[in-house]
Amino acid sequence: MKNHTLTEIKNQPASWEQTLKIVPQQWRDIEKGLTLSPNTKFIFTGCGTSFYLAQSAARLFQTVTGHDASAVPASEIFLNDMSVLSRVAPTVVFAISRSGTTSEVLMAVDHLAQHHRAVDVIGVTCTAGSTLEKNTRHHMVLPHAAEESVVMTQSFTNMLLAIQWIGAALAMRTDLIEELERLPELADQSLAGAEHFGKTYGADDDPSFIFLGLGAYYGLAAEATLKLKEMTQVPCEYYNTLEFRHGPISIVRASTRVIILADEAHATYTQSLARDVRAVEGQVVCLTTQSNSTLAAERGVFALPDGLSDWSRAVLYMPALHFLAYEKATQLGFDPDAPRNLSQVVIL
Ligand code: F1P
Repeated sequence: MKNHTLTEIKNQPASWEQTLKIVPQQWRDIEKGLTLSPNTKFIFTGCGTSFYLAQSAARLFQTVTGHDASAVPASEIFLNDMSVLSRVAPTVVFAISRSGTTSEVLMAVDHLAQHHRAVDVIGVTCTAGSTLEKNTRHHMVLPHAAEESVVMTQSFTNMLLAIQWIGAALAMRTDLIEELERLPELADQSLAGAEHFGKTYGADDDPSFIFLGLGAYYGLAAEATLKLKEMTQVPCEYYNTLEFRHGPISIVRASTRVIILADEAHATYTQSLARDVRAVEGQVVCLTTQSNSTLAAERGVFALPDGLSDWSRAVLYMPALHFLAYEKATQLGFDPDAPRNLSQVVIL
């Protein structure tokens, strides 16, 4: 086994540091070519992991900048453009793709160039010289976050971090930029704990997993599910945390492990949901901060470092969830580097 996946999971602190070094200059160059107004709308798009990234990015971006932001799968841009694009607001589309060669992303970019010329498109990719880079006037390229693996781990967190940095810069939130700059060190310090989390919760026989998250963490929960599915084929699903009671809770059994990506702001809601899941015999694991007093006393808590806002902490949830998928795959005898039925890029 070459173990590219494990290497890339562990490379996140170092690669985040690199991203934070190169993004400011790249953004300054891009920004010069854009005419932004208070009513500019931002659309984030991609496929698979890059779509889930788009979902988190849109929520984080709107929260910090106040600009309308939404996320759509790349195919929707050329299949259903009139239900996706605004008729009135000037629009910027972030087209996200690790490879920069996924067909739907390139087709979306072409469609915008041909039919919606006023829309500015910014390509976000980890592959220098890719078609996405060539076909977009503006692009953000993070080659140090490229991967040998099929499954995306560090590319997800690095591209999300880059977009967060842009949001914070646009909003002139130096406090948040300072928080983002602390992430590499905090991730480094918590990496061993994240690996231990993966070993603990990925190494037993639970047949099914559910991931829950609110707001921007919903996209992270989706991505955690995709990682587990790609690497292990284990049954797993994701929901908005408070939506879970509205039907999905029916499938909870003693063997169901419900992993909640818990923020600090809504801890009481999370706690009450956790108790309801336990009341129907489900196992609950919360990922939250050490000082989250409402949840810290609960059973099954994985403590993330303190001292960051919920907004800035987002990518810090991911290494533990990457390790979980990796450990589960190893336990089941799968090669995490070679997921079933998948290749790095989908070409239509
Ligand atoms: C997107 C993607 C991956 C997925 C699979 C196929 O790739 O859907 O998320 O794991 O390998 O491609 P990209 O457009 O970000 O390169």
